[in-house]
Amino acid sequence: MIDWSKPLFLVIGTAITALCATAAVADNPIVPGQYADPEIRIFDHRFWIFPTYSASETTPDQPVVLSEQQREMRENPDIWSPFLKQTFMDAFSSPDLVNWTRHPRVLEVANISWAAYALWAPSAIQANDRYYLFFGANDIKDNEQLGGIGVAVSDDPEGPYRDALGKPLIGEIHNGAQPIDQMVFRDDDGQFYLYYGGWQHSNVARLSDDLLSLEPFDNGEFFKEITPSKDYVEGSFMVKRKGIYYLMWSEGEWTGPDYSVAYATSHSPVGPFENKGKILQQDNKIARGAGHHSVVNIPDTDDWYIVYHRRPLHSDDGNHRVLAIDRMIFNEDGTIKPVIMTDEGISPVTLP
Ligand code: FUB
Repeated sequence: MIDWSKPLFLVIGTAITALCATAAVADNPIVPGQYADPEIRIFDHRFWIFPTYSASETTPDQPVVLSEQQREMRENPDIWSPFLKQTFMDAFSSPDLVNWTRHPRVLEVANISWAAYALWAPSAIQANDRYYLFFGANDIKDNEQLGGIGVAVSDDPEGPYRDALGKPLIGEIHNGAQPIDQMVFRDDDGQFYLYYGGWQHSNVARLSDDLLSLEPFDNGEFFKEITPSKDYVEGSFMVKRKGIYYLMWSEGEWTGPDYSVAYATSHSPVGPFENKGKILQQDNKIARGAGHHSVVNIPDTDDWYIVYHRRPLHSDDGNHRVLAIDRMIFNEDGTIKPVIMTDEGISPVTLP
């Protein structure tokens, strides 16, 4: 509040200080527009967020070039119309977690012959001198339908990413898990894993060194179910801290208010995992439907940030999801404190 009883130079000084303080935080939501399922990474001393484009019924149609096969795939009356608009992905990059630049259409169905809609939940990684973007497409409901989890590659983090296989990497339902919500994780020994799964089942698979195929586990199987809780729904995310593997996921219905995030821990990347409970959920003063998150650790520190989507209080449109970032803090015993959602966001972070 400005105190006009003070001398003018003091009033102006106070106003400038307040303005600077406002500009120096992330300000949730961190970017304009409807986006969901954000995955945050650090590439070449810059933060990157890869989200789903969360079009809703009222979003104008975007120009999209489709093949005849893709048009046929869209001719199913059961497809929820917003999903037909989710045909591309934007990315965002930042030097400090506060100032974000949009990189439009890093991946589009025009570059994926077998994908036609519901392009969801990207997961990116830098390896083998290039960038890989894992994505879900077509929201498949059975093994007859074409779609599932694919992988695209690019020489640059901002794309353009092009389908690497010409077909899904995982195109069927295994252990009851819908092939969506993939997350690629590199362990300290260099082994890549893919965590994924909707419909209340979570699987882990081993990836080959070129990240373009799956390798069997020692027992010969390609998919290991690791569902950590009866409340698991989707959105698996893996992070390792001090030798402990933290499997995180979303619970609740993503179109509703009680979407949330929980986690479990293990000494192995493939479990078994001990459920530790929820860390992020709706706050009636800030936002509802908070979930499908990712986390980032600032190198050489124990500072952690959680990036997630949430629904503004005034909206009950399932696809009205916006991106937010807040602190994620570990207790001394390695458990995670409940995340406090804010409107203010965080202060800028300098990367080493
Ligand atoms: O954004 C589409 C779907 O909504 C994701 O796959 C789920 O995790 C949920 O966030």
